[in-house]
Amino acid sequence: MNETETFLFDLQGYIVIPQVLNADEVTQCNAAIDHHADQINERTGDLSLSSDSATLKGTTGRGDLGGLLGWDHPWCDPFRSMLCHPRLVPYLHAIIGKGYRLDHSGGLISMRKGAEGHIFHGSSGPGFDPNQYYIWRNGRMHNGLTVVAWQLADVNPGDGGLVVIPGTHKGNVSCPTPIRKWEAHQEIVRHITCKAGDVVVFTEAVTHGTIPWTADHDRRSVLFRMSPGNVAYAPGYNPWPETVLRDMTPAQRAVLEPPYHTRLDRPVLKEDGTVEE
Ligand SMILES: O=C(O)CCC(=O)C(=O)O
Repeated sequence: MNETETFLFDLQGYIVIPQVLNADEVTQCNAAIDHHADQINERTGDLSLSSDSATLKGTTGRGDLGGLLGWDHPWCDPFRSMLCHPRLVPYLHAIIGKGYRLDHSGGLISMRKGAEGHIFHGSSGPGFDPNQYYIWRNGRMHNGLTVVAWQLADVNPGDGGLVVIPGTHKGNVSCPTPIRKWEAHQEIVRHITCKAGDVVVFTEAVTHGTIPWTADHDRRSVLFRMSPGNVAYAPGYNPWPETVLRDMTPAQRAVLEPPYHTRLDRPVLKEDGTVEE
């Protein structure tokens, strides 16, 4: 992570890393999702994410698909390799630290035309949240829960999808409800555009959410939420399903270690995505 990227993440709470996956790899991921498309759950009723916002509501719910890491081969393979991808590891070491671990099991967000948005959320201010935080100390950043979002479809201006309020990860005042509902001060909200194959990394501390999807093509974003090696937000590791652990490489398994101190013989990754000896 170079000086400019570090500056941008510190300032804005997110970074877009371009073209981590090539076109063939994106096709492979999309084929695996197509194969499991009948398992996508569209959120309706109590599972709706737009609250009572007039501007976030849609004509359909967001589609969620989990369990990607536990699929049969070859479908699970491209998603498993995202855990320790050599392009990503140096960023995750700089953002979270060595020994980063998978916190929530990976999942796809899928949105078809008309899908509702998600009320903005994040943990910045006024209290300290020991699971979701952004701290700069001793010359480097420290992040709690961090989202790694792999884009499998283009997101163009006006399409909708992920938005952030840059800088709020360092805010001291909680975000007022009309802003969280995207009903006021839309000018401070940034829509993240990107190409299929890009990866967006953002700290859960930054206020973020989703605006309704308006494009003809479906949105597809695969999210992995990572935490520092000593931190757990979610209890999914206790235990990970056997289907998830089965046949994992040592590097993939290292990212699925439970939370404990890195000093206690925790397997950690080298920058190239293999396990340090
Ligand atoms: O639409 C997005 O990418 C944001 C999703 C999100 O923040 C969430 O599911 O908690």
